[in-house]
Amino acid sequence: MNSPALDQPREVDTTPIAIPYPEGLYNFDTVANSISGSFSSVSDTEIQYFHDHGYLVIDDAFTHDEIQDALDGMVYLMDGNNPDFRAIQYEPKLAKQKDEMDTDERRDAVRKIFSFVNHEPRLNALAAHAGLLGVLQRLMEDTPVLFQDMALVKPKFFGSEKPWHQDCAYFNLEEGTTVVGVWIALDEATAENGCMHIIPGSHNEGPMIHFKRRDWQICDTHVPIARDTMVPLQPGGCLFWHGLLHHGSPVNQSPHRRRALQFHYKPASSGDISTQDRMDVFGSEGKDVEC
Ligand SMILES: O=C(O)CCC(=O)C(=O)O
Repeated sequence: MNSPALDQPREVDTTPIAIPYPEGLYNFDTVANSISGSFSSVSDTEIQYFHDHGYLVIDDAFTHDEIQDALDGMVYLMDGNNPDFRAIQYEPKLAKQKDEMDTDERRDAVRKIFSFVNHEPRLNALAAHAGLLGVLQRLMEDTPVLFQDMALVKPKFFGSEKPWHQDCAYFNLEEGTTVVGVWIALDEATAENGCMHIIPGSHNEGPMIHFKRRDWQICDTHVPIARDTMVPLQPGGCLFWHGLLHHGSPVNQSPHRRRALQFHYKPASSGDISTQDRMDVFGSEGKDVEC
């Protein structure tokens, strides 16, 4: 028999992730403004706030039951219960060990799941929530169309960073398109476990050159760190942000997992561009810019 003896302890590496970015790249002093009262409390003042600042936070957008259903749906997919769904990525540091893990450990090793809305109605229910779509319609003054669904999960101790970036640098959409990202906390998202960080107002400053470094990202030295604003959220809290807003999230070295859903919507009337057109705007080629 080739399997290890049952009485031998399994060796799972539990050394926390090393911080791969310069000290001080994320600032933990300022917290984003928010409103409560769910989607129905969004007045024209908040719509204007989004246009001015590039973000809007609703503390209690979704109910406890809606979040619990979404978590059940996410775990169902992570556990491989839907054979048609395979879009699961593990934390690089944990991926090699995943076959030796028990179910709970394996769930806690997931970094990302994506393209799930057509595989799990409990997750689609949030993406298609009438209150959410109503706010998006007002933000875009057009019919919102979901074009990307993913969940960036930051496992406890090992959750990796998402470096500072603009989402539009990833999407082949016409310049000037009002892309809106929606980030929904399923667990409490805190300073310690890698909540979102944003630079309010940066969507008004145009496209930034991105570089392939730790990811497709804004150069660390080009980030206006003094304006960094954290977005801690309770489960059910929701952040809307503009596709040109600078944002990112630091590592999670804490003992608490950070699971969240992220949806991207575009206006129904928006047009596509080629990858070359996008790189002409967001790439560094020929621009004499260094990182
Ligand atoms: O969930 C996170 O930590 C960051 C996600 C994000 O910024 C993105 O994927 O655009």
